[in-house]
Amino acid sequence: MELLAEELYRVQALKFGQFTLKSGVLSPVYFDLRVIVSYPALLNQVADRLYQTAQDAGVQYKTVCGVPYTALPLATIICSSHLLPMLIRRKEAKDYGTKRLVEGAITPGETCLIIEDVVTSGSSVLETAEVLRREGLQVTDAIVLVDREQGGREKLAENGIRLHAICTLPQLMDVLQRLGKVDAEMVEKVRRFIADNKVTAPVQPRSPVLSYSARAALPDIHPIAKRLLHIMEKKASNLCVSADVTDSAELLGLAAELGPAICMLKTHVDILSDFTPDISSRLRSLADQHDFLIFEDRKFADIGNTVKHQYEGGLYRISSWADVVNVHAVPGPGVVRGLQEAGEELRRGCLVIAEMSSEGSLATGEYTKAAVKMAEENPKFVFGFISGGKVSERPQCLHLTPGVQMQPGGDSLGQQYQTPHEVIANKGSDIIIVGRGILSSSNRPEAAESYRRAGWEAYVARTRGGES
Ligand code: 5BU
Repeated sequence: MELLAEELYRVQALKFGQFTLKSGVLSPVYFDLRVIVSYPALLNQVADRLYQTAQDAGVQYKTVCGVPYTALPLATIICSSHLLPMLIRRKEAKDYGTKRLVEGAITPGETCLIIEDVVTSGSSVLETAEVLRREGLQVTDAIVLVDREQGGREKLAENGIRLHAICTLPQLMDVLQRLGKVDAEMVEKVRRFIADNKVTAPVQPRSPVLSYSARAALPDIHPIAKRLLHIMEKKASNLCVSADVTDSAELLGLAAELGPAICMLKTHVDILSDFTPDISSRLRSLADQHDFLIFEDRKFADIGNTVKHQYEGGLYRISSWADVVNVHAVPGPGVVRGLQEAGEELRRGCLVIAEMSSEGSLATGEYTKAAVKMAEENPKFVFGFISGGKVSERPQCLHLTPGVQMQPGGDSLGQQYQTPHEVIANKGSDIIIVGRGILSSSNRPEAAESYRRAGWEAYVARTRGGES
């Protein structure tokens, strides 16, 4: 520890004086770990200590990601020395450009360890963790060189991340005082600075976890959301089956067979090879009989005037039988307004696609934020999202997540799967949408029942605060 402290001091990775921090606060101490790339022996030593800290704490992980940029070379050395796969978080990627936000081979469900140089409030570790989590990775631990003890540990813990530090700022000060590098006055100054500058309030307070029935009773809840939440609670089901079949008899058979286990049936009516208007009215009767909603996954994406025609008219007359439809945000709010003109009086509801489950989706970052805004500004018709997890803190908004199977993974055409537990308990979504996970089973009712149970257990774990 002494050697490391002395070296950091010698290369001026840590300085004393008066420094204006990013926040505008004046600090008597300043870390600039970027310089250590010019001192390879020190760089190796820091990397080695970081790795050892993870080992000593018994942290389990499959991949490693350094918070850009200072921790990138440190993560590289750790991964190279111990033959661990690394991931790189791109900081500069255009949010909705074609560049990926994380480089490297991602296996959803795997745990990624975060490496950072200095933690103050914890926000930079959290930012990287959120990007990794959006990719389906688990983040449970972060290893840092210095914990400034200004509230970062607590903030990370609130977000399910344990912080392990090689040393804290007060420990570092003690060592430097013993070595005669700083005097007692400076040690006291730093101590006081830490005490006065704790980041106590979390930057984004988490909203309380409300039950489905408590949310159904909220003022301003959309009538469709209310009905759906009641059905979910009554049937103990947050399962939506994606009935991706091409034969109408099979579709109706599925609705009858799986109806009791589901809160919603999702259709792609335009893949049916033998659609007749009679099919939609029979589907409607089955939905009423078994108490589930029908969601036509039409993904409207044109100007308001056109989508209104597509919704009401054509061969399918979707608005006459589907309780719920969805829209892409790409045309702007007119797409919602067009559908609303036809759907509101029929008491229908709409979901905005904020994220997609497919690999390389462009619906990320700023696009997702704009989609959330579009939804929140149209609460009379829009009641929620298609997304990989919770994207809005409004408890009136429901989150529905496709790309769900019992095992994480994907298909050969870019679909990516997360588990029911990950989606509901960890990512805060409300409904799992499952297609082939159930359809390709030889016993569909049994498979549906196991997804219903997994989704519900994850919800119960979440409301009990059992995040993992
Ligand atoms: P799967 O068989 O569980 O992979 O089917 C998923 C269904 O959800 C399928 O009907 C897709 O069209 C739909 N889906 C999706 O997978 N991902 C998305 O982002 C959206 C819809 Br939006």
